[in-house]
Amino acid sequence: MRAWTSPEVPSLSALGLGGGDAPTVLDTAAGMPRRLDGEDEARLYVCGITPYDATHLGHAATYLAFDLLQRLWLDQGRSVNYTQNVTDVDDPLLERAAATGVDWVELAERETQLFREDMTALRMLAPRHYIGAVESIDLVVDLVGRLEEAGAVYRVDDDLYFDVHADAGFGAVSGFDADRMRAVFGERGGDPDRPGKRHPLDCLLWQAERPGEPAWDTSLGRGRPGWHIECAAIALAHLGSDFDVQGGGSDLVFPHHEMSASEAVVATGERFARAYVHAGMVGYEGEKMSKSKGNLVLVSQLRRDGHDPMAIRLALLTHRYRDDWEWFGSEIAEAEARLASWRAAAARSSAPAAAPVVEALRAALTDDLDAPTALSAVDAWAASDGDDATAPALASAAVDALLGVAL
Ligand code: 5CA
Ligand code: ZN
Repeated sequence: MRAWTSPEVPSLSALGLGGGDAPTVLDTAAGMPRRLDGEDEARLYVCGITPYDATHLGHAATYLAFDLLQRLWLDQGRSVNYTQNVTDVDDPLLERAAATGVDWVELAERETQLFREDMTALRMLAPRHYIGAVESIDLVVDLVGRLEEAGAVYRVDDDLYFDVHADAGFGAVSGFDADRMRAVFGERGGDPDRPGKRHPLDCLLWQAERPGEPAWDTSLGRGRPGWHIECAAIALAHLGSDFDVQGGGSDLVFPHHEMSASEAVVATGERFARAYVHAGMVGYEGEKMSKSKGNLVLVSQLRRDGHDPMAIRLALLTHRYRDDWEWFGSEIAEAEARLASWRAAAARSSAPAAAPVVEALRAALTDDLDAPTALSAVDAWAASDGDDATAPALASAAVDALLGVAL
């Protein structure tokens, strides 16, 4: 699938500002911060959208967290293989298409295109591999074949299930106990009560064709992929095993990231990802912002209302990525004021030296992506006078490179 065009990222070391240190982020599986170091190319998988409605601020906040992480790796001089999927065939998409009388392919294409435009406006780095579920059906079929060879697949009617207990480490990503797993599985697309399953938590790998739904003829029968195997197959094919970070919102910790990891471990015998990193949930009007609840604040609507995408980005950056937080609407005016003050500071003929603010930005962001502290450092620089004539351009380059905000 076509991604979008990445913004240019200024090289701070080429500007004489040196390079940053390895970032440390909270690893859900370890329950503690983990330093993401390495010399080679960093490999990042972030779960992409299910394209049945437009990008809301919760999506944008999640993708922004991983955009910051990539910018830190780039600042260290590492290259990044960033892979993201598009769940372009799944229950909620098909249900929305049926309810609105729109062809499901058209709906997915339209919303994916709007997502690309929103990501471009927000200056999000584009994935190297932007991969749809539909174009990955062969990968899924292969991976299910490897699970069959491992004896981890069984049939209920014509559907194929993954035996989660084939992975002795099942549960290691979320750390949830059995009761919580069962409750959350039911809430998030699972089918714990389906008769014929060996264990309530076993998850669907391949769903046989249902009347009126799309299906593909494969060696597994005529049907379509389950959700978790989609991300396992795409990540393994485009990143390989043991990649640096599996990312997404915290609503994906269980079952999605748990199941994908177990499927990959059983199929390959190797660790799936080194760290599991999750962004908090953005709420609105007292509830998690979600397409199914309809309480959405859309990036595209804010843009249509005339808000500068850089102000939208700054508004999101006032929150720590791992926290849950609620959007109230007043943030956008505050972000616009901050953006104007930063732009005025960047347009000065001289300012306080850039090196200290660059170091403060790096220190905050490498410390588990502490964007609020990073913003305060730039505020302080913008509010003080200095006589360094190179500082305005250098500080702007750092704000662009590390925060993705073009002044
Ligand atoms: N296609 C799957 C992942 S494979 C999916 O969850 N799609 S989604 O469109 O529902 O969500 C896309 C991304 O946004 C996911 O990483 C999800 O965790 C994140 N997300 C969804 N709602 C919110 C929210 N309210 N706040 C923060 N992040 C959210
Ligand atoms: Zn996913």
